[in-house]
Amino acid sequence: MSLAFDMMRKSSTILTHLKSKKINFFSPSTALLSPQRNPILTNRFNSTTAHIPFTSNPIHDQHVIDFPGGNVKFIPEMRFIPESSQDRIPCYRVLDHNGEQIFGTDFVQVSEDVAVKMYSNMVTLQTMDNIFYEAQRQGRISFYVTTVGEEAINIASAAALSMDDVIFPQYREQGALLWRGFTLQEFANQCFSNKFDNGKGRQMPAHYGSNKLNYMTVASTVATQIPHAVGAAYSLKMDKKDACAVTYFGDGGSSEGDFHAGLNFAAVMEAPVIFICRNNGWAISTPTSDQFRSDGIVVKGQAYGVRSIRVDGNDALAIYSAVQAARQMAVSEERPILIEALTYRVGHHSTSDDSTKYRPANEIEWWRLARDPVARLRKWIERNGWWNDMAESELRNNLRHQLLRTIQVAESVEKPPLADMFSDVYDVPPSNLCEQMKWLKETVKKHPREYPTNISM
Ligand SMILES: Cc1ncc(C[n+]2csc(CCOP(=O)(O)OP(=O)(O)O)c2C)c(N)n1
Ligand SMILES: [Mg+2]
Repeated sequence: MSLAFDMMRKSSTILTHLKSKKINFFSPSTALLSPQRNPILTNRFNSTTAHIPFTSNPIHDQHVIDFPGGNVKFIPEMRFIPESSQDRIPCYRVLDHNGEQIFGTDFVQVSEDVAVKMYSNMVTLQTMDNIFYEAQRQGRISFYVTTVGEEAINIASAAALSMDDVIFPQYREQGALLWRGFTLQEFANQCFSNKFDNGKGRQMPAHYGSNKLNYMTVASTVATQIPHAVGAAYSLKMDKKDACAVTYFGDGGSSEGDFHAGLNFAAVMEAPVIFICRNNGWAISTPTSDQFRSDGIVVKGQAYGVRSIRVDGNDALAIYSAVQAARQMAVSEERPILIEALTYRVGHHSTSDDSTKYRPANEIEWWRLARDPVARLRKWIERNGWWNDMAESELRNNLRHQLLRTIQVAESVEKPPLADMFSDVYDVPPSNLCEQMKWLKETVKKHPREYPTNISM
C-alpha cells in the first residue's frame, strides 16, 4: 500500500512538472515525441493530440480512425496489400555500362583530382586483392577475402564521406579503409599477423581496424556491426557532432535480426546513420532468391520508416552522388538513410570457397568482363582527358612492385609475443587464464619443432 501511495505521489509531481512546462500530458505519445518539445526524441508522424480527442462526430468516425501514429482512413473493400509492387524499384545510375554519362542525369560533379584518386584507389584495391589472394594460395597467410566486382562501392562511398564519419564494416570493405589512408604495409601487417598489426595478431587476416581512421575492427559475425553503428550514430547526435555513422553489410546480412532491430531503432531514435547494403547476389552459396522474397533490400527501408534509394553499385559516380546526398540528409536532418547497391560478387566468397560449385562460371565471367566497375570509371576519366594508357601501365607496375615488397617486409617482421594472446581483456587476469598461459608456455617448450621459433613468450 505504501508503495502504491508513493508512486501516486511521484506521478502527481511529474504531472505538475509537465503542466508547468506546457507539455501535453494527456497524450504521452505526443508529449514524448513532439519535435518542438523534445530535441532528442522526435516523431515524423502526427500522433493523437489532446485537442483532437476521440469525438462522437459520427461522420468523422465513419471515415477515419484517429489512431496513435496518425489518422487512418476506413474503406469498404477488403483490400490486402500486395506482397510486392508490379514494377521493381528503379535503380539510380549516372554512367552506362560503357562509361558514358547518361543524358540528363542528376549527379554531384567530381573534380579531376577526386576522379583520378578514386580510379587509382580502385586499381590499388584490385591489385592488393589479387596479390594477397595469391599469397594465401601459396600458404603464406591463412585466409583472405576479395572485393572483386565491388570496388566502386568500396571506394566511391568512402570518397563521399567525411573523415569524422565512423565506419562499421562487414568484411568486404577494405577499400573504404584504403581511401582513408591505411597503408599497404598496414594491410599486410594485419594479414601476416606480425607485431605491427593493430590487433596484435589476434584476429583472422582481413579483419582490419583503425582507431585513427575511424574504422571499427571487422567482426565476421554477420550483421553485428549494424546495431553498433546505430548506437554510435545516436551518440554522435547527442554530442552534436557534425558526423554520422556508416555501416556496410551484404544481402545475407539483411536476413539477420540485427539488421531489422538496427533499422527500426535508427528510425525511431532518428539516428544519423547510413546503411549501405552491398546486394551482390550471394551469401556464400545462398542466392538472393533463397534469402528473401521482397524486392531486394531497398523496400525494407520504407517499412521501417527509413528514407531509401537503390543505386547501381558498379557505377562509381552514382555511388558517390548517392552517398554524398545521404550523408547530407543524415547529418543535417538527423535521420537514417538506407542505400541498396546492386552489384555482383565476382570473386569466391573467400579463400575457403569455390563458387563454381554452385553458380555457372559464365555468369561470373560475364560480370567480371561486361560489368567491371573499374573499367567503367576508366572509360569516363579517359574521355575527360584525365587518364591514358601510359598512366595506367605506370600505376599498375608500381603497385605490383610495391605490394610484393610490402608482403616480404610483413613476412619478415616478428610475430607479437605469445603473452599478447592473454592481455587486453581483463585488468587482472583470472586464475584460469593464468593457468592456460602457463600450460601454453610449457607445451611450446616441450615441442619446439611444432611451433614457430620466432615467437617470443
Ligand atoms: C552470425 C553469422 N552467421 C553465419 C556466418 C557465416 N557466414 C560468413 S559470411 C556469410 C555470408 C554473408 O553474406 P552477405 O551478407 O551477403 O555478404 P557477402 O559475403 O556477400 O559480402 C555467412 C553466412 C557468420 N559469419 N556469422
Ligand atoms: Mg552477399
